[in-house]
Formats: sequence, structure tokens, C-alpha cells
Amino acid sequence: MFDEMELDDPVLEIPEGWESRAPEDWEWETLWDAVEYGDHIYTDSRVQEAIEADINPRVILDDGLFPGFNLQADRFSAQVIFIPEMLITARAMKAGLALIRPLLAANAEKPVGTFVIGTVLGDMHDIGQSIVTIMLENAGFNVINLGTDVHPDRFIQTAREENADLVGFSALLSTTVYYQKVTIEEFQNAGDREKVKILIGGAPTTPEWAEECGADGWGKDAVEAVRLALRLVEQPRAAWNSDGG
Ligand code: B12
Repeated sequence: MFDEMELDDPVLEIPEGWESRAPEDWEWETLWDAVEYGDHIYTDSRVQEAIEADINPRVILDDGLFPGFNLQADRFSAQVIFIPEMLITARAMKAGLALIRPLLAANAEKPVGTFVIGTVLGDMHDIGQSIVTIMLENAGFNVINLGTDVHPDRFIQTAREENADLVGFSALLSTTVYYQKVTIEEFQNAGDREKVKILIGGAPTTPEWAEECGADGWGKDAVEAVRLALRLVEQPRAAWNSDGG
């Protein structure tokens, strides 16, 4: 019989050539399943094993963690699964990210700059900005991650306290991207706009939106975010202590 549900159900996308990036006899299938079904305990132990097997942390992220996550993300978007299933997958993903984060953090003695990042007000999505955080740390930035649902005042206060060079606002909902603009306006109202470079990102954002918001840059992914941050940190800004701000 014709089964519409099966046709709509997204399928696992196996990363091409993963075998060449893993030790002989290695398998990722159990980790793909664990992330898919939200088994954070198995995810934790399998990622630990992958680290012990000397697999590159970026490979663990791309080949080990993302396939199961992306499968559930596609199902969530297609409304095949709902918030509870997506949440437990996100928890497993974050268990894996927590283990690879210290491995990717740079050992630079002097950070290349300070970056304050968070997800804007009203938005609870944090997987993307956690990955941006890890990659920025890997590039030598001191990153202060404020988490999710961050009020503009908190971004401003932290940027001041930390003498931030850059701030970044993540947003995943078409309703919350508005707060990227509001937060930039609040930096302006507080007299701090020229003291930081501002980046925005998140799936529904575009370079056009970044321009409309008055941001200094837009990153489509974590690699782009790092590239931009490294370029912008070099550019002159008004000093934080010039007017006691
Ligand atoms: C996981 C998820 C959730 C989880 C979040 C768990 C968590 N801890 O993050 C849960 C289940 C809680 C959730 C809830 C909701 N979600 Co949701 N969610 C997703 C999902 C499946 C994946 C998002 C994700 O993590 N992507 C993976 C990361 C790696 O990608 P990313 O975030 O885009 O980040 C990359 C880039 O964008 C960039 N980037 C990100 N941030 C930044 C910041 C800067 C400064 C820079 C430079 C770059 C950058 O770099 C990152 C790494 O490469 C998406 C669908 C999808 N496939 O994207 C829906 C989605 C975003 N959710 C959606 C919706 C509607 C909701 C809910 C409103 C559902 C509901 N009915 O309640 C709630 C909202 C809750 C809230 N107030 O925030 C919609 C949004 C539609 C829209 N356009 O507004 C989507 C698109 C699903 C859909 N198609 O319907 N969600």
C-alpha cells in the first residue's frame, strides 16, 4: 500500500568518505543512533572513546554527532517529530559538544580578542552558537557565552565588563531575529555601538538583514564567523575607557 508517511520521513545522510577519517574497524552507527534517539549517556561514552582513539574533534563533530542530529532536525522541520524528541536529541548533541570543546580550545597565551556571544531575547536555540563558540575559542578568542534568551541590557553590561572587542547575536526564529536589530539599537542608545564590532547569525538571517540591522557582519556558519571575527578584531574601534564607559 502507498505509505505517504514513509515517503516524507527524512533519511540519515551518511557523511561521504567517513571511513578514511576514522581508524580501521571504527563505526559511527551506534553514535548516529544514540544522538537520533537522544541517548546522552551513550553519546558521552562513545565520544570519549573517539577522543581516546585520537580521532580529530572536528571529525567527531561532523562524522559522529551531526548525522543523527541533522536527521532529527529534518524530522522536526517536517513535523514528523516534536519538541520532546528534538530536545533530547539536542541534549545528546550538547553532551558530545561539551567533550570536544576543551580539545578545540586554543592554548594561545594571549587571546586574539574577547567575544561576547548569546542567543537573543525570546529564543532558546543554542546548538549553533555553541559551535560558533567552540570554533572561536579554537581560533584563540576569549569567548563569553551568555546562553539563550539574552536581554539586550545583559549583552551591553557584559561587553562593558569584559572590554569586549566583538559581540555576536544568534537567532533561529523569524520572530526573534527582530531582537538582533533591537539589541544593536540598544548598543547605540547606550553610547557603546562604536566600541564593539557586531556580528549576527542563525539560519533565518541573511547578509541583507545584517545590513538592515546595522551589524558589522553576518556569518552563515561557524567557519565564516571565525573568518569575520579575525578580520574585524583588527579594525579600529572607539576605546572602552575613553569616556569611562
Ligand atoms: C534543535 C531545534 C529546536 C530545539 C532547540 C534545542 C537547543 N538546545 O538549541 C527545541 C526543540 C527546543 C526547539 C524549539 C522551538 N523551535 Co526549533 N528548531 C530546532 C532545529 C531542528 C535545529 C536548529 C539547530 O540547532 N541547527 C543546527 C545549528 C548547527 O545550525 P544553526 O543554529 O543555524 O547555526 C549555524 C549558523 O546559523 C551560524 N550561526 C548561528 N548562530 C550564530 C551567531 C553568530 C554571531 C554567527 C556569526 C553565526 C551563527 O553558525 C552555526 C554553526 O555553523 C531547527 C530546524 C533546522 N533544521 O534548522 C528548528 C527551528 C529553528 N525551530 C523552529 C520552531 C518554530 C521552534 C518552536 C517555536 C517550536 C514550537 N512550536 O514551540 C520552538 C521555539 C522555542 C524558542 N522560544 O526558542 C523553526 C523556526 C521557524 C521560523 N522560521 O521561525 C525551525 C526552523 C523548524 C521548522 N522548520 O519549523 N527547536
